[in-house]
Amino acid sequence: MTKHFGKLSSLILGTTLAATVASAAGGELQKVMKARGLTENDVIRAAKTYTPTGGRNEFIVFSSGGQSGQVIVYGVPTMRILKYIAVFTPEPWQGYGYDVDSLKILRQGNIRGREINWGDTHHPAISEKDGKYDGKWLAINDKANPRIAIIDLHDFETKQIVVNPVFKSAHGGAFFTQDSDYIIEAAQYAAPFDNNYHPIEEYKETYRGGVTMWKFNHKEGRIKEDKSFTIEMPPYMQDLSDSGKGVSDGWGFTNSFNSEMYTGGIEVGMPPNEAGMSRNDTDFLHVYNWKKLAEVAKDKKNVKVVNGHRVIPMDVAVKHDALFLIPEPKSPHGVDVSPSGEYITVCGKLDTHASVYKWSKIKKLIKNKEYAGKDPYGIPILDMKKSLHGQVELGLGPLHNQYSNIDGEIYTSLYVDSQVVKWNYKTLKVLDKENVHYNIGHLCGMEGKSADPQGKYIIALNKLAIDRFDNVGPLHPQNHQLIDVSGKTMDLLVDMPLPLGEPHQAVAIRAEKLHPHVRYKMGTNAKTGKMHKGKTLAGQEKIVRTKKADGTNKVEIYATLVRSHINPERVTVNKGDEVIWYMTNLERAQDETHGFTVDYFDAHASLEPGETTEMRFIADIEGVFPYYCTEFCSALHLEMMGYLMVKDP
Ligand code: CUK
Ligand code: CUA
Repeated sequence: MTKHFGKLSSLILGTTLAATVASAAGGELQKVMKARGLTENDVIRAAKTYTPTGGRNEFIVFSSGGQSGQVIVYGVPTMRILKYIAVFTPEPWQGYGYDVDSLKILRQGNIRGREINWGDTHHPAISEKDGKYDGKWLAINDKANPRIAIIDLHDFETKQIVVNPVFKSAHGGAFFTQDSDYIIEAAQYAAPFDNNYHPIEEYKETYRGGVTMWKFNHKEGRIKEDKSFTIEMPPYMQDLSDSGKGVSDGWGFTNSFNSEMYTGGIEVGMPPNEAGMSRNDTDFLHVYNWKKLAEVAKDKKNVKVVNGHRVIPMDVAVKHDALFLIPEPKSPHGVDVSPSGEYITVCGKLDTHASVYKWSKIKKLIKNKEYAGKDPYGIPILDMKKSLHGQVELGLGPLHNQYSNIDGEIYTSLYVDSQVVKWNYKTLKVLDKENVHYNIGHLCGMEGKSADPQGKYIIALNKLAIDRFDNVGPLHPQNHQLIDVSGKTMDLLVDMPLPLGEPHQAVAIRAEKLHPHVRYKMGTNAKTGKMHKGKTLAGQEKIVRTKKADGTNKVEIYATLVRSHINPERVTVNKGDEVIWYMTNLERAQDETHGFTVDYFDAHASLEPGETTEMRFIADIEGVFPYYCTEFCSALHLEMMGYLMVKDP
């Protein structure tokens, strides 16, 4: 009802506005609208997102890039893509994985000696102070190869990748605690913590779930692996997590599915996973006091060390009153802590309701040791009803939640209904619904999971685009839809195709909170932030040859690049020589990037102003190989070249 009213009033407003603009523009607008078949509402929506040349966005969004292993950066309200950040996958434009220093970062993600060249990114998170986004660091998980990467928001470059030493997959991360002391990463598919074979028949004994608390040094922007620890949990498949904040600071919340501990329909007559894992009525919300457990982990007696990593066994966590379970709707997906930390909303895909838990109620049950029972692993179970503030029927397939700037207001995605629903988690009343196209997964509010949500917009991250865009073949882009939520009812403004993997979650931050550099201090190694050992200033260019035991040379080239000259312009080596090319971009001007490649050698570097990079290869084929700048940097860009001469000695 209210929806109809809202649309009507905006239609009236739209007609008035269009009429005013149209008369001022001498009917030009009417002509365009007619030619393109636009309604007045379309024109208003366009005006809400259109940004003239040079204009800026109010919010910057960091979206996971799914199977691309990257992060996608775009602006709101323009919905224009600004950058792809290379994280788990080599990316030639940025030289990521092609120059020595970025390859070192990528190879931090090797697992058991194996090089991994992709990632399945799901959940980006922005570092926080007091639960508010501070714009300094971005963390993102890789579900397939359980890893977390840290991106520096001063230059939008990946600076660190850490491998989870005990998980075999991880979905429930990355989530910063409210002062960025830790990053939460929960496992997904239960598996043995060690790297050995354990038969599936021993699932209940040797397979485990868990939550890793990655210690984060906020000043340095690095995870400290030796100060991190994992809380062992039962082999219920852990899923999404959230960190407590405000009144619930110090606690973590993690969903799970498969409380049945079902292990697949191998034998004839056994139900397949999707049936076997859905027999119970409820799964478990895991509630843990990570702050206390961080202290517990300091005592060697309390931990067992697996693959060099500290694990707190379940019974130790239970003994310290730091691990509890609460039944939650079957097959949950999102668990989202409210801005104040008091309300915890869980949505289960197989339940049409959202369940709102109340922290003060949970805390009371914990304090009074009022348990409803214990699970097979001895973990106390808190009564669901006594923990709940209430439940509200939202629709089919509720998944994820984001908060609004209005107290009590929350937005939830409905996967099956393909809708966003606005409701109030305090009064438990549904306020509005908006159709999206189609099959929404996460949704992204403006700072919508922080302690200070900004309202204004919600983005629907849709799994399917179907017929929304021009047909580009059977593999479609995904569809991010911008919804105006500033009014009483929601209004879908615009679609944006995202043709880079499946973006699972996105986080948005006020653009003014980001302060990226436009250049580096001359000679910086962009990966470490320190001076590069190959730093070369104008006039210092040189070639240094060192004889090796096998008769070949190590040839170190200290080169500079500046419009429109690569110095030196000629490098002659013997076949078999090791070539080490240090390059410094001497530019100080904004956006004067130079690229560098040597034909045939699968080498590429991107040099931002002031940056020094290192490239290494063996000159194993004879011939004449042009090298050149790959960015059209100046009128004499094509002349910015030289020759690598490789002769057979
Ligand atoms: S997500 Cu990872 S399965 Cu709903 Cu957080 Cu897409
Ligand atoms: Cu430098 Cu083109």
